[in-house]
Amino acid sequence: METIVEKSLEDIFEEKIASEIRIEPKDWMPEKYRKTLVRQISQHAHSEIVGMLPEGNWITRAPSLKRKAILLAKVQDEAGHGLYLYSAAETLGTSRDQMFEDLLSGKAKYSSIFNYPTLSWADVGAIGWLVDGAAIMNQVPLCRTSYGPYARAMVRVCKEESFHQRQGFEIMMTLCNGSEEQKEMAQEAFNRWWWPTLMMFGPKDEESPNTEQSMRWKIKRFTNDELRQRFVDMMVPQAEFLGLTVPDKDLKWNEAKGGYDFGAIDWNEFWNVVKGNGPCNKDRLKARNKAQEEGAWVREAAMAYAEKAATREKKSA
Ligand code: BYC
Repeated sequence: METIVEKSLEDIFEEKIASEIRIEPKDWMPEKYRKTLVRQISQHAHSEIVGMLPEGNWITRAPSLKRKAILLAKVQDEAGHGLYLYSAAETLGTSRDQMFEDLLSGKAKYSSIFNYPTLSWADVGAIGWLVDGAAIMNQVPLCRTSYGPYARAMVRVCKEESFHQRQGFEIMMTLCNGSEEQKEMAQEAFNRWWWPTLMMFGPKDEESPNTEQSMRWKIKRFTNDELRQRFVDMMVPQAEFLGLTVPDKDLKWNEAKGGYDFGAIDWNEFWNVVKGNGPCNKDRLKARNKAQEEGAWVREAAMAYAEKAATREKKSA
């Protein structure tokens, strides 16, 4: 006699994950899966929005009209990335207002990297080359993340990030082929951004509480350390091409592993920045809160217009 085995919602979910079928907003999902996605996607969105600040700092001082136009477009792209990501997080049942409130109150995290200052024009090159480079390394695998709306948002984000990285590399190349002072400026920026960029990938695997479960659910496709290693292996030849010295005396090619060994990361610095005590954490939150206050009239006007348009539509129907 044939027995019909009822599949639980959890079984269906697990089967989809195992067979690489995307989870969509209306599908059943474990509460913890939903929660970790909201956490990761909203933090990612906040990083894009706060990430506009360090580079935005140089828009008025870009060295030429062409550089200004390119930087302006890049910073606008970051705003767009934030918006796609907030939309993706909203499909999980969290409101944008709530996510924004959490950012503005300092409750939500955003990437540690954006709490460092941009002191020279070379920092704009270093951010594009290194920070966007790290973002691509981390985000290309997210195009295959198990949650549909996040994966689809990442496809477009990655296309734009690749362009951003090329523009950063091109700034660095121009400086490195320029005067002695320009080359020094590029090296100095590289020295300051290298280690914080390695920290972007998150704590080492044995100290990362979320990695194991996120890998099982295929939210993350690689661990923090795997991505960090790939990044170092990709960047060292690029630095050599530019004629820059990686600021790490322990950096050494390891033939057996087919990758570079590199020096110890200062995890105290990382956690200090994550906890809100980095060089610019307070300034970043202040700037976001100021923008929120100063934009209140725009939001009110947009809402009033939308309500009026809806009433007009109702009347004419
Ligand atoms: N900064 O268990 P873990 C961009 C937190 S935007 C601050 O490994 P997970 C760009 C982590 O959230 C760059 N916090 O966590 C924009 C967790 O705390 P909670 C952002 C960090 O989620 C504009 C705790 O530490 N990219 O590229 O498995 C211009 C333990 O960590 C950081 C993304 O957000 C950090 N660096 O892995 C240019 C990509 N690292 O949440 C460029 C998507 C860790 O438990 N996100 N923490 O309180 C991810 O891939 C993952 O969330 C992470 C962390 C790899 C970042």
